[in-house]
Amino acid sequence: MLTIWGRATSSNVQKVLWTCEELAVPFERRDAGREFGQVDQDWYAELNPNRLVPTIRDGELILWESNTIMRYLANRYGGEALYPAEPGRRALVERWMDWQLSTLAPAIGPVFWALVRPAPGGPDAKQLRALIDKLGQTWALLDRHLGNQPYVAGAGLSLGDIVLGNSIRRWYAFDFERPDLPNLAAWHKRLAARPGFQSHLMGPVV
Ligand SMILES: N[C@@H](CCC(=O)N[C@@H](CS)C(=O)NCC(=O)O)C(=O)O
Repeated sequence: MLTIWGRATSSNVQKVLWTCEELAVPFERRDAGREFGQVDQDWYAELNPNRLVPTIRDGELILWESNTIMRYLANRYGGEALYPAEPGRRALVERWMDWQLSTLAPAIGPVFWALVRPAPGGPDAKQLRALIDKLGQTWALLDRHLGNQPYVAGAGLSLGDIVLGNSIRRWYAFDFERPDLPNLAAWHKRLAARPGFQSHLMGPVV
């Protein structure tokens, strides 16, 4: 049985849980991180020296880094549709996985922290608006891309969509004015219709 350590509210854990659901891979999830602790224990650092979640164990294999875990699961458990073997089609999926890490995460992170876990001396209203506008411009790039196809890498759901699921859910859950991005909104509805999105991404944004 696949074991996943990580609290269900973590965006990076949610990517892995939704991937398991799409692949119909059974798993046992154990709470870890933030209020659940564990990550500060020596046994956890042996598994994941970053002391972050998620971490998985599958047989002898211990793995951390959520996007790497997703690729491993798709490779291991028949995820050809989510992660094609053909190099060109695979690259079109991986491009959005890298975009999520390199471009979207730095844009949505400061907005999330300011709204959900505000620190003393955090951004004022004007600075927050500027961060939201920058995030909107980042989403606008994807909105244009989605004008030609229903999912980020073509006609079907892929790992490229799953990595973005938590961020798009948060974008529409936050209470602020958003630019009108119709392709993005339609894509969000398509993702939100998946049982794996509903089971793992719809909890409280904390
Ligand atoms: N690059 C790592 C980042 C992992 C990460 O930052 N996880 C956060 C949760 S989203 C974490 O462990 N935070 C500390 C905690 O929950 O205790 C990955 O994608 O797995």
